[in-house]
Amino acid sequence: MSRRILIAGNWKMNMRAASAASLAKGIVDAVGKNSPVEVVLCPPAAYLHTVSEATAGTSVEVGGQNLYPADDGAFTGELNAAMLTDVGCRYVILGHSERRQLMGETDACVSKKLHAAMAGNLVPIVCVGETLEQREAEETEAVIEKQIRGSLEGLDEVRAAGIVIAYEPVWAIGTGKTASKEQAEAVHAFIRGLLADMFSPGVAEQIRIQYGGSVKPGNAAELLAEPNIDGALVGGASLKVEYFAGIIAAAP
Ligand code: G2H
Repeated sequence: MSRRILIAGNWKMNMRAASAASLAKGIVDAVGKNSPVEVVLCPPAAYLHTVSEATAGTSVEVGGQNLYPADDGAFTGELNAAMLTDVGCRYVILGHSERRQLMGETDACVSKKLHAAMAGNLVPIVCVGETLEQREAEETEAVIEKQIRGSLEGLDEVRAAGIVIAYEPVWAIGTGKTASKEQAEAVHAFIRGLLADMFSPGVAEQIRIQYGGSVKPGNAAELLAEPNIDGALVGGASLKVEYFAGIIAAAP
């Protein structure tokens, strides 16, 4: 089955209002109309409104970088799914390794967020990935399986078909080191097999699995040509129109 390539820009904690608007407009112009590639911009929460305005009426979509799994209430500093959709989001990144490492997010926590996202009509991009130590100890598959089973806990087959997984080896994030296409494809194929086991082969074929970790114009084409790599979650290279546009243009 053919899955539409999904290229998402994770701006992390970068930009200001003016630069966010200008970057979003530049990307809208670069993507144009009728793009075969789906493009999502995930700015900091402070600039979601700015980016939603800049992309309104275009094919470029907007996503949050996190959410809090509760309805409105006394949760100082947090945003819920309803607020993200209200400000124009269709996607939300969950369980990014920076949140797992810096904010102590666990698989159980990601699972709660996943259910809140789906109940709020957001498409979750669930991030998983092993550290360098885990890869060197040949624990990659065990780590990924634990993260995916834990993060998708309680998800039924119907909803599972609509999620996105991002495989982001921690050792490749912001380091300039990218997994080779063979390394990435091997893990993506493992993830698809795992999803087939957890849900069904048909559902596993529908789920898009992005690669993330120092994706740039120079390595995007070979990664995106792999059969189980359905897109990219891009950090550093999503902050410049020419780099991000180059990655989008590299999609097969
Ligand atoms: C991985 C990625 C975006 P970068 O964190 O999610 O960032 O492309 O800078 O490695």
